[in-house]
Amino acid sequence: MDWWKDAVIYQIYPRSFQDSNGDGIGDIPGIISRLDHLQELGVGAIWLSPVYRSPNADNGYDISDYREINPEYGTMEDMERLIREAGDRGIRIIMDLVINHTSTDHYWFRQSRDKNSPYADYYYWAHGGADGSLPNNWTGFFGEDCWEFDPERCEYYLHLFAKSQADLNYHNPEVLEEVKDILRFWLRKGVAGFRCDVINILWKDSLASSRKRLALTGSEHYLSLEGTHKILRELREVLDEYGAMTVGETVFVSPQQARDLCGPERKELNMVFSFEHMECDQYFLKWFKRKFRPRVFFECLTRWQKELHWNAVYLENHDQPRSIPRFGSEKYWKESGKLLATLELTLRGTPFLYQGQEIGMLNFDFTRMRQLNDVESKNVEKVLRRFHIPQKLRWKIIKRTSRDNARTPFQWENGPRGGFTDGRPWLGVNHNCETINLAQQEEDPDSIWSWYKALSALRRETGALRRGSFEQLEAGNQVYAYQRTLGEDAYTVVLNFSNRPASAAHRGDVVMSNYGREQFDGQMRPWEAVILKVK
Ligand code: TEU
Ligand code: CA
Repeated sequence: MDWWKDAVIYQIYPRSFQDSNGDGIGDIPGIISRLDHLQELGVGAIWLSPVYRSPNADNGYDISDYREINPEYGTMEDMERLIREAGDRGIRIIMDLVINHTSTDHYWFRQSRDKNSPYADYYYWAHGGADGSLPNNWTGFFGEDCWEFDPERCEYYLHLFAKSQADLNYHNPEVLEEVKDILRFWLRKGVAGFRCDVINILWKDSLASSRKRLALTGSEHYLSLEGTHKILRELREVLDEYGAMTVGETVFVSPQQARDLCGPERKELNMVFSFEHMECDQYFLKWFKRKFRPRVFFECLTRWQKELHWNAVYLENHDQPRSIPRFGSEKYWKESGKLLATLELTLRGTPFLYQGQEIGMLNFDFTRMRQLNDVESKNVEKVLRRFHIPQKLRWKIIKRTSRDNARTPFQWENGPRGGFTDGRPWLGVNHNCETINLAQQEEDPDSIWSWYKALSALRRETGALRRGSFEQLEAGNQVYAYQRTLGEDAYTVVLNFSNRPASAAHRGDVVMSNYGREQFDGQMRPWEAVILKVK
C-alpha cells in the first residue's frame, strides 16, 4: 500500500540527462542507458519532466500533442521500452501532466481560432476594451501580460505563462473529458502516476479585473478554488482505476490549502510540492533575494512536517537554482552537500531528488545573457529593462535566479562535454565538470554520491526513517535537530547549517556522520551532519 511512501523519487529533466545520438539533446534511449545509475541510488520511481511533442517554447511544458513523444527525445517505442526496462529494475515512471495550458501549436488551439469549431470554447477567449485595453488587468507568472491577441479569431486568449502556453478552459466539460482520456492513455501504458503541473490554478472563477498587486494581479480568481478541487476529485476516479499516484505542483498554498488538496480523505492528490521553504531567501518574489536565515528555514520545514500527515520533500528541481550555494556553502561543498542530503532523506515524507543533486552539482557558471535558454529568464530580463534597472543589477538578478542554473547537462565524467553528449550540448556544460562529476565520485567512498547511496540504503532498511513520526528537538540560528520514531526505534538527526562550529546537546550511537565520526560528543564542525540511534 502507498508504495510512494517508501520510495525515493528521482526527477529527470530529459533534455539535460544523457544524449545518445550526438545531437546535443538528452533523450529517452540516453535515460535507458543510465538506469543502472538510478538503481544503484535506490530510486523507486522516476518523475520524467515532459517528453511529449512540443515546440519547446518552455522546454516541453508547452505540449502540442499529449499522445506523442517529442522526436528529439525518441519514439513511442523508446518510451515503452523505458517503462519496461525501468520496471525490470523496480523503478516506476511518473509522467509530467501539464494540463493548465497547451501549446498554441496544439490541434485544439489551432481549431479554437475558429468560433464555429467544436474546439471554440477549449480556451479562454475574450474581447479587449473599445479603448484598445486588454480583457482584464491580470499579470502572468513570467512577468508579462497574460493576454495575446489572435488576428484570426479577433479576440484575446489567456496565457498565465508564456505567450505560446494558452490556458485551457475547464468551464467546458469536454476539456476535462479530454484530460481523462489522456490519463487513461498513459496509465494503460503502465505509468505509475503523474506530477501535475501548476495544478491548483486550473479553475478560473471569472475573468474580472482585480486589485492591482505587485505580482500576479488577478490570482484570487484562480488560486486553489473549489472548482479545482472538483476537477481533481473527478480525475482521482480515473487514477484510482489504475492505483496511480499524483503529486501536484501547487503555487502559493498554505499548509491548510495543501491539506485540502492532498489530505487522504479528500481523494484529490497524494502529495504536493509547496513553495514556502523555497521562499525563505526571498522577498515576495524570487527576483528579490534576501539573506538565507537557517532558523526561518527550519521553522518552515517543521511547520509543514507537523501540519501535513504526509508530503513531498524537495530541495531542488528544474525551476530552482541548485541547493548547495543556496542553503549550504560552496566553501564547504562536500560537507554541506552531504548535510542537505541528510536533511532531505531523513525528513518525514517522500523525497524527490533532482538530477545532479546526488553529485552536488552547482549553479551554471554562465557569463552572458546569450548563454541562457530559459524563456522565463529572457522575459524577466526584458521586464527589468523596461523598468530601467541597470545592466549590472539585471545581470545579478538573472544570474542568481535563472532556472538554467539547474538545467545544465548532467556531469557524468570529466571533459568539456561531461559524458553528456558527443556533439554540441544544447545548454553549456558547467566548467566545474573537471572536479564535479560522477565518474570521480564513484571511485571515492567519501564522495557526495557515496553518501547519497548510503543514506538511501539506510532509509530503505529503517522503518523509523521512512514512516516514523517527526519531532523537532531544536531549531536555532544554525543547528536543526529532530527525532524520527517508530515503535521502539528512534533516530536523532543533528545538522549544523553554518561555516562555524556549534555545540549540541543531543546524544546517541553514531549511525552516519559526514566527518567520519564514530562517537558524538555534541561538538559540531562546520556543516556537520550526524544521524544518531537513540539508546
Ligand atoms: O512551474 C510553475 C511555476 O510556478 C513556475 O513558473 C515558477 O513560478 C517559476 O518557475 C519559478 O521560477 C511549472 C513548471 O515546473 C515550469 O517549468 C513551467 O515553466 C511552468 O509550470 C509552466 O508550465
Ligand atoms: Ca539526442
